[in-house]
Amino acid sequence: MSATNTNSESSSMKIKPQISCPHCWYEFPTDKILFISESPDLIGDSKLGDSDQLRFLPYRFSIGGAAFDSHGVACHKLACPNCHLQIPRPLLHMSSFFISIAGAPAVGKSYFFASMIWQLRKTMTRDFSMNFTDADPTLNKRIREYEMKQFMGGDDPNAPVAIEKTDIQGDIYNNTLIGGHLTSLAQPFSFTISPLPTYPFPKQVTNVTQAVCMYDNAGESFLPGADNASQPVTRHLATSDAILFLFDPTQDSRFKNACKKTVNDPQMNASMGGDVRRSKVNQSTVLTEIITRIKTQSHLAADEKIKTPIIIVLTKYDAWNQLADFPTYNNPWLRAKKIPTSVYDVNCVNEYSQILRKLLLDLIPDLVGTAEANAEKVTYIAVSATGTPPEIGMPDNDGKRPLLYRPANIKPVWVEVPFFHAQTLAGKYCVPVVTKS
Ligand SMILES: Nc1nc2c(ncn2[C@@H]2O[C@H](COP(=O)(O)OP(=O)(O)O)[C@@H](O)[C@H]2O)c(=O)[nH]1
Ligand SMILES: [Mg+2]
Ligand SMILES: [Zn+2]
Repeated sequence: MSATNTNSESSSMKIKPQISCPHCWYEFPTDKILFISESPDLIGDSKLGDSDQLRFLPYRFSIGGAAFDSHGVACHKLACPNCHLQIPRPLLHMSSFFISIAGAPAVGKSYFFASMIWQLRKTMTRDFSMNFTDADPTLNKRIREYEMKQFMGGDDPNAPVAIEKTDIQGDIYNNTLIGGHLTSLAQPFSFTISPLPTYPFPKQVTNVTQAVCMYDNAGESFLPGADNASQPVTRHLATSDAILFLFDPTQDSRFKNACKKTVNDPQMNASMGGDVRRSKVNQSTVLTEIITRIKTQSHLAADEKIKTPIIIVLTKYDAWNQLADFPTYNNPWLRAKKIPTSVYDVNCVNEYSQILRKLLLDLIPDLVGTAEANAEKVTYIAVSATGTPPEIGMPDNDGKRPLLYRPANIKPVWVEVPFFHAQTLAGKYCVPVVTKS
């Protein structure tokens, strides 16, 4: 019996014949997928080490589709035959959408990622009759912790908190043996999108149901030389459906000098003090490095353009909004007249993208040049993960004064928009879209 039979646990949905591992990108026939033993005595795996549960190719299954390990315990979790890391079950039967979040250190990737997921969970249900949820809550533990910290705090949402710096080691990277070599791989965060009973287009249910995988690397991993054979931690860039390149205007002196009104943010105003983290490398250089990696891994010639849509996400909009002359900054989705859901307004986002492009051409032309010379589809979107500047905390043991937020004050702005836009550019729609007014 092949492992394909085992997946009748999700019997109402069709299993894909071939899948791609979200950790190591190995493509394999689905019936070669491994199971993760659940017997407490079957500890120790040939690729992951002595403390992980054994991975195995099963031959005995329960009627419900669980696999029995050699101690007769029913097992439900799946793993890749190449890297042995866990694969969330929805990837087996849902169409998948991969997004890479990239950018230099301290540009706001982790805050943005947490805000985007927090808002998508709410917006998808409230405005689009869809459920956006974790594909496997244990694998998404870290993003859940970020969300809880950023939006709920501990017991007191008025107590200041900070998301810690993303480590280049640690729990967002997994170590495994590939081809006999110890290799670090980035942890994907996986979600599912599925229609609620109130969803108004029953014929579209299969098309809009999706598994989404996203990656939050440490910024250091995007610096020249940081991705290599033993640490291919940013290989997802070449296989993703869209790339969100986060650019932080508060780290660019040209942007800062253009802001004539004083801003109450230590990232814009050095005289306020505070331990402001900054990238040591120019952000356009990081974009060049990312483009080089994608072209090398996709075997593109230097003068060929990347087809994957690139969205330049300008972060910390709350700190520099005096420079962007938008008519309004309401959410770009409208309640439809004839259906009980909203529709995403692509025109509005494209129009605002042009306004930001013009601003960037004035202030940071090299960023626009690098992106547009190398990618077919480039869009510019401004977001604020927090909607408000950080405050400066009390000195820590090293005398440093951290930048903190009170969860009760956080009001994200446009953080879902890069996700919706990435989907429309990649031709995978989970929400209805209006393209003409
Ligand atoms: N003003 C402002 N600051 C932000 C925002 N998002 C993040 N920050 C600050 O930017 C710093 C770096 O954020 P982080 O998400 O850790 O950056 P990463 O290294 O790219 O993951 C933190 O000190 C935050 O206080 C935002 O939307 N507005
Ligand atoms: Mg981070
Ligand atoms: Zn794998």
